[in-house]
Amino acid sequence: MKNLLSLLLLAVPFIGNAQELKLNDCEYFERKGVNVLVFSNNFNGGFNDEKNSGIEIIHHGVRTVQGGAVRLSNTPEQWDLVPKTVSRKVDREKNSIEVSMRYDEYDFDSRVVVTARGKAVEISVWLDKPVPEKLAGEAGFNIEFLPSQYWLKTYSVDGRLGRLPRYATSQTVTRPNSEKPRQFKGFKTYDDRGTNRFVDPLPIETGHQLTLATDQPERMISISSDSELKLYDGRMLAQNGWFVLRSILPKDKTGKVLSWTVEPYAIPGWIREPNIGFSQVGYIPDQPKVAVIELDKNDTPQATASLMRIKPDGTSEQAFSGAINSWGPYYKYNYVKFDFSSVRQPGIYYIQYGKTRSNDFLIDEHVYDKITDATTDVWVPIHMNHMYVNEGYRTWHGEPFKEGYLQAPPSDHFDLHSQGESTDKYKPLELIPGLNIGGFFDAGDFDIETGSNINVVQNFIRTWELFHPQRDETFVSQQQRYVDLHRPDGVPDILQFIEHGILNLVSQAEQIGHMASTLSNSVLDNYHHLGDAASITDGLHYDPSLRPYEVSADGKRSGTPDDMWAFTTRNPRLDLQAAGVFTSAARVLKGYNDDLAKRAQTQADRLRKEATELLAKRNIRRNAQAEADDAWLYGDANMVRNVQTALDSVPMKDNAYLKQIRPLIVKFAEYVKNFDTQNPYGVPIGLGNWAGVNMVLNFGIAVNYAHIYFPDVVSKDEIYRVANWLYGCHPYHNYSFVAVVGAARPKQVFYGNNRADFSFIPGNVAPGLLFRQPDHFENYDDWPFLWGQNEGTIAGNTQYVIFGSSFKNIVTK
Ligand SMILES: [Ca+2]
Ligand SMILES: [Ca+2]
Ligand SMILES: [Ca+2]
Repeated sequence: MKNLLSLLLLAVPFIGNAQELKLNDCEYFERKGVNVLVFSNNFNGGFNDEKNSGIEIIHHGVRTVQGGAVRLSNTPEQWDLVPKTVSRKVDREKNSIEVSMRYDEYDFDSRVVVTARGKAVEISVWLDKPVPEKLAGEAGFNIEFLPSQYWLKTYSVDGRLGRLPRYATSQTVTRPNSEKPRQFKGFKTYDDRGTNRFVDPLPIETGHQLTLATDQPERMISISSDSELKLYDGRMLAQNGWFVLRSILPKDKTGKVLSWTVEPYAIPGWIREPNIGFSQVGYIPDQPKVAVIELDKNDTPQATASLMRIKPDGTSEQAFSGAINSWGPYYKYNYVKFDFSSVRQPGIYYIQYGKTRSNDFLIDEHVYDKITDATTDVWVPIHMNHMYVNEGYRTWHGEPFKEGYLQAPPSDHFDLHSQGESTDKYKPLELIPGLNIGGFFDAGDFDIETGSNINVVQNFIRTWELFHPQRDETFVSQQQRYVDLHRPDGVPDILQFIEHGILNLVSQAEQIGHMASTLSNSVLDNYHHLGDAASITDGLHYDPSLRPYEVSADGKRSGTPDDMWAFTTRNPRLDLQAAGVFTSAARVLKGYNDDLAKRAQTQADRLRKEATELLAKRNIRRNAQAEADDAWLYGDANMVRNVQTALDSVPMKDNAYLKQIRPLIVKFAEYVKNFDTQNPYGVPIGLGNWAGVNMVLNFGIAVNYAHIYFPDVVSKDEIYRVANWLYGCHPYHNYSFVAVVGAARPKQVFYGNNRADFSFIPGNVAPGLLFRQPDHFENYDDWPFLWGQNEGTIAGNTQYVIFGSSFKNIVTK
């Protein structure tokens, strides 16, 4: 292998020793093309291993390595234990970072020290006390490689050659459950089918010197150690697993127990290709058109860029040439802008910036006409729960959860759910009748989050009352429990979506007496389900008198505890929210489904009364309704929410009210403009572990509404900010975050329930750019499994429907 490596090194220009890894001001190791981060991002307690933490490597702009830490299994899954970071020390003199980590569950402490050594880093593990008996032979140092960047690449281990597989097909063994390190809160990610054994992958290769991607300089990386290195395929256990390299920590040893030398190859003089951000859906002729170009900090900006027009014969001509204006640095990159607003002639165009050419896009009056169609016609109906959903020749899913929902016993559950001490009306594990109707899957998972479902119905009601979209492309039969896409049935789809949401919410109120917090999976081993939702549970009532996997003689009950649970701890604020949506739904459904409208109104009145009393009893003087009414009086911090609340009331109020809220809208207009100085893209950008699309959409909806009611205060030009961001004008890449109709280049993978197929559900909206500390924005388009950047939620996607509907309404005026 050494020969191969040196051949490659000789084949490219040699730059000299100046390019050594150095600790930079952001506290990570850096050289051109290589960033080595050491616990800039810690493991998360709420979801455990999110594949975003520990030692990470950003290799020629792509974060291809993460998870570097002491771990307790060969290929850790999301719900396996993660170490807590106890301390992190940066030593500039020694050019090193030391992290102390701890597993409380095993009273196990370790330290990892990463030291720059020329172009490589040394990673060493130190122990003050030996590995605990229980973990001897299980605890090891692991590091993980992004499959989509390493599959089909060659590797070499001690001179033996191979190629990493596109699909997981290595080998496994089974071991007794008693040998499995504890998982999240004692739950199990796997269904062992009564064998009492868990699956453990075997290594693909073992050795002392490994080089990955010998055939691709951007990805090539070498690791050597005196300890045995084992290479695993984490996808053997879980589709979201990564390639794992690990060394087992030795037994009975203390001090420096392990050392690896890791050298990511860097292309000499590498400079990242400019990322030309623009709207992949295109532009209407009279809107502002400004591309934001993201540049490597070592790149020299061009003086000008061109807008090229494709002629009918396929050749192109320059339509416009204009100056490049500097915006300046924002986190790790530098930003410039190219304004081609003066080009109004409809046509097919591309941007030429230096040697970088964008893909083609349209300037045309009609580019935005269909931006919500995929979301309303495809994404939303596919997420209708308790229905069979068909599309042409394809079944998206059968009817899920036919056996209904059991009362959750008191529990501290996964997915942030819990059930309090008491269970009110039903005994733990008693069947609550009537809940398996209506409602929408939460997101990439299949639970009904009551709060989100309330938002969904609210979003649809707002869209309906303001714009009355008559679009009918979906057949919905509650009687047949059947949905057929692209089959009109004479009823506007939005009304049917409102009805479907209310059916579940009203049933909760009727059956339980108040709202459940969520209807969700009882066992972790079916929570991560990927496939037909109808097969998450067996459709048979759980009967604990039967053995697991046993079915009763009448075929109606089984001993498999897979039935879903209703988490019912009463939350009067949620009840008040539900009461609000029931009142609006009663108004909308009247004349379409009078019976449901009446049921909704009955529950609204009861819940409002009871919840208000409960809140008063709990000494909370202000109820949520009062809070909402005067929320806009508060300061700047809740600006967007306050503006939206004020604007939502406009249809019910008079001119005096418009006058009253005008100063708020004037302040809001300044607030909107101020984003131009905060970042190059002019929208709020989130830095949390769920990227910021919901915040961006809220901002966009508020801007749209403000323009609709106060066009002289918030001008039409402002409404394009969020559209630009969503459709491609953002950091990292320039793909549309929305799998939308009209986009030339939408994202190709999303974290939908078909993510194992590296696919998407049309109309989905990705959370967008995930911020990784200290300075990296990311949105993978070849790896769907990080929900913080690629999942779409039912609340977020219906928010997008309002955004898109109000946006189209303004544009087409
Ligand atoms: Ca969920
Ligand atoms: Ca319909
Ligand atoms: Ca069942």
